[in-house]
Amino acid sequence: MKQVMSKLDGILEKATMEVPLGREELLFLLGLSEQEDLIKVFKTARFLRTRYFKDKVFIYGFVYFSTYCRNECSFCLYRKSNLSLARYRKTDSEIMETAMSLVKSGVHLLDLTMGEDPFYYDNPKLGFDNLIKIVKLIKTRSDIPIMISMGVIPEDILKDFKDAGVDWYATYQETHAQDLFHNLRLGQNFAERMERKKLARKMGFLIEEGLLTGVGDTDEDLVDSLEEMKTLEADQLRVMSFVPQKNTPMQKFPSVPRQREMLIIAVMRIVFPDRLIPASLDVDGLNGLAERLNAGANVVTSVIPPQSGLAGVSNQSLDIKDGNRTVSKILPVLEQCGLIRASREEYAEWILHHKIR
Ligand code: SAM
Ligand code: MD0
Ligand code: SF4
Repeated sequence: MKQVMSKLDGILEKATMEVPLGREELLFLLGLSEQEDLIKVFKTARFLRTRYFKDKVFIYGFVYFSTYCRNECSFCLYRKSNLSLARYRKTDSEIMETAMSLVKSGVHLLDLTMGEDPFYYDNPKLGFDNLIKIVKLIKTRSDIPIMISMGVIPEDILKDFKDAGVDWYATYQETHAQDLFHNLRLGQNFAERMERKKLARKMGFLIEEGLLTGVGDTDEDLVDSLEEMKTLEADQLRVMSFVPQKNTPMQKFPSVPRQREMLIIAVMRIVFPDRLIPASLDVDGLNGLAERLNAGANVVTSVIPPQSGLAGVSNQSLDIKDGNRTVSKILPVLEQCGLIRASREEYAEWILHHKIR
């Protein structure tokens, strides 16, 4: 006798056929908590990932070259008024050395990241000059794709980075609920941050948008964010769990189970089956990698060379010095998950295909 299909199975069947899901269906997925239901959602997410990416995974190197920042984000260790922290600003040659060692280790992309460091931002035309030179130098020494995550960069500087050969612009909104945004990114301009991403896309950058979860975000907020990400046509989408930071306003903020991040990764994959979705080593280190890949992620981010003296963002030191955030430690985890590292050519092809739009 034919069994009546459960609501979940019906939604997942639609997802498999890539019929767009409605708001109510997305809320239903985000509301799931039973283990057997989650397993089904993750399975669908992996099925869709395989359709577009086979078993291939991309790996990104992370170069957090300055931890100075003029901003006061309530969730971030590196907020300006946190004086309990020893900061660094790496020299040009230190940045080059780290960048080239990451290239050698086999990553597919370099993510050049900093706080909104006043050294650069106070006089942008002069300040950013050396970073633009560094980008050009990296590009002459290798053909590695480059992402910049340096905050809300002035428009003319963004154009200079584009001309220097930068491929990706990443700036995470964290949430698209404006009230929550203003509680997280204190004193910052919601619209300006969104508009700069849209402008970057028009300039020909690939765009990464990102969410923080466990910061008071509701399921409704998340569905709104998925819609915004669709409008933005972001090429890469991420979610990271909030990690409480000592000496910051959100130090004691009540924590949310990690399962929520995994479910959001899977729902992102269902809504955007052909996009890049990171599994960040920055949240739970190497131990948290397999569960993120099994939820449907297809990029491993935040690879950091052990000897570089560089930090992570959500976890300043986790897994860095012991060499756990390296390509050679990631490869066996990929294998356990039935995945393999893509070739450099495969990543270049993906980029090329998505830049022509
Ligand atoms: N300063 C630039 C900016 O904020 O756009 C570039 C750095 S950006 C890559 C830092 C990102 O790390 C934030 O957008 C946020 O998503 C994430 N992050 C920062 N602190 C975090 C924390 N405590 N827990 C989890 N994620 C965090
Ligand atoms: C990461 N720690 O990939 C990095 C960072 C910035 N574009 C990325 C949050 O997890
Ligand atoms: Fe600065 Fe970025 Fe941290 Fe905000 S998230 S305080 S902008 S480094």
